Amino acid sequence: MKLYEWDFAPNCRRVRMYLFEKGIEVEREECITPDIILSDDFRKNYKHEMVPMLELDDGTQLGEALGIWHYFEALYPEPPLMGLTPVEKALISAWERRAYDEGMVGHAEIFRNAHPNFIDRGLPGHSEPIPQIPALIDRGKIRVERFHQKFNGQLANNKFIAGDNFSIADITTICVVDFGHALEMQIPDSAPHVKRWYDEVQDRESVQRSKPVHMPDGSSM
Ligand SMILES: N[C@@H](CCC(=O)N[C@@H](CS)C(=O)NCC(=O)O)C(=O)O
Repeated sequence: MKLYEWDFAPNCRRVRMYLFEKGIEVEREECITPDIILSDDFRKNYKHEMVPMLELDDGTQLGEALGIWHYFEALYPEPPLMGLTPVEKALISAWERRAYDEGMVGHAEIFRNAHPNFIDRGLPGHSEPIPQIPALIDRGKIRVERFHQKFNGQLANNKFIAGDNFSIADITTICVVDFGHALEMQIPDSAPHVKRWYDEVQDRESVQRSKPVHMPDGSSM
């Protein structure tokens, strides 16, 4: 099997960090060009034109970080990162989705609608031109601010994002906060519990080892 990815992409890091947490080794292929476009070969091979994508030995293509997590969680349940009880599973799914919808998409709106290499590439996964919408930059900033306030409230009473245990909800939230750092956006002073949690998770090997090495323009992070 092979994992297709783009080192900088926060959604690829969601899968990398998960694999490091589990101790699973998978062959990986970087498929981004110097112009920050997914390679022609990759786009021809995978109709959804997005990374991460895991291709199994029989050719089955698994897309979406969430889909890839489900595959590995079923094969390698230890340590559990998606919850064990019905309530844990529901809480982890809900908080992971909030981190994605409110944090990841908010930052992506800022990044994609501002970056010069993303002119006419306003959304991932499309070959046809999709214009940038500059107004989404400001709306993205409002979303990110709300994300920090909501997660600050949750972390005021919880060690990890979805309760007592590290989970995929933490993985996505770490990738979101570091996406912000790459865009020179810091955790606001009004979110001290997010800062406390962020500082604590830095001790995890998976967090350090999954960090991207390059910025989109090829410079070192
Ligand atoms: N919903 C997908 C999102 C995947 C996604 O947005 N991938 C981005 C990188 S973070 C991508 O493939 N971008 C390619 C492009 O912009 O052309 C997931 O959760 O895996």
